[in-house]
Amino acid sequence: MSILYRSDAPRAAAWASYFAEHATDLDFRVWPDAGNLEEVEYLIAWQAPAEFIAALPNLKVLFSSGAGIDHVDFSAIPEHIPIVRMVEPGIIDGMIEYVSLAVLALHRDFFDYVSMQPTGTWDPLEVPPASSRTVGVMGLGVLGKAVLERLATFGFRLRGWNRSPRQIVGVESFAGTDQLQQFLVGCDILICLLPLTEATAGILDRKIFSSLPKGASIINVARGLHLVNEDLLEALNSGHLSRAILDVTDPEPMPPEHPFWRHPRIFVTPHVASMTQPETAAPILLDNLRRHWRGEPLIGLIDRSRGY
Ligand code: OXD
Repeated sequence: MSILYRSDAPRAAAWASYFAEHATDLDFRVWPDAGNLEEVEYLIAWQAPAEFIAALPNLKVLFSSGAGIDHVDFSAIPEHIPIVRMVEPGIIDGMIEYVSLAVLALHRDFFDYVSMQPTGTWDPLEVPPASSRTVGVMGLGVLGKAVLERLATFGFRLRGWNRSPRQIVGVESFAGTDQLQQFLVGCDILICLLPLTEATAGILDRKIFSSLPKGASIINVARGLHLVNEDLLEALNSGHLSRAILDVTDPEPMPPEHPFWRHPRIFVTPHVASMTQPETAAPILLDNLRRHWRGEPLIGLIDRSRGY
């Protein structure tokens, strides 16, 4: 049985060594050393271009090496091939770290102190309790839920919004377009963790921003295409929004002349909020392979009709 890894090259060795140790019956190949492509039954990949998929006539499952799946053109993958996204503890922990850091940096005014330092300004700002701030998460999937559960430990008031209703203990939940407005009006810090679909592209726009309370901040850790760039600039420049922390942008990478780089109220990181960790992802993938062999449901299986 052959599995081909065609993703992040620097981490290929860690994947290969896990499989060499724990699945000796499996022929684990690393691109470009792929051997006879007709023998490949499983593919771990980030990009899956149509012409490459067409060269794998015996492919049984496509495993995305990342959590998102919006980069995969479903129409290029034959219907009988399940597409599985990566749901693994390393990605979840990375997202929890990044979002906690971003929320706390906003809550504790770190960016104000960063801007005071060059002028040697000593200006202590008020320190409000976490319980006086409401943090809202759009997208209550595995990542959204994990982030909210960790934020709860700091004492923030929490809200969540999702396409379909989801209940999380300690979180005031809202669902669907009907309740979006109601959700937004209470969010001091808004976090986007939505999947990117036709319905969610451009969702972070001026309508959403104007529904947030004055002085609110946003954190986008989902996809750059969720955000309407000009609307963010307008909302920040008018003083309605206070700050934006963006780990994802459109385009990526951002060219040096992009206005976000120099905006005093935007903080950008280069799509690093969380990454698949081979040490934790490989066991999950192997478990999924075994599920497939036994005919059991796969964890992280994509619903093509929903788009995630
Ligand atoms: C992912 C990502 O989807 O890195 O895994 O954005």
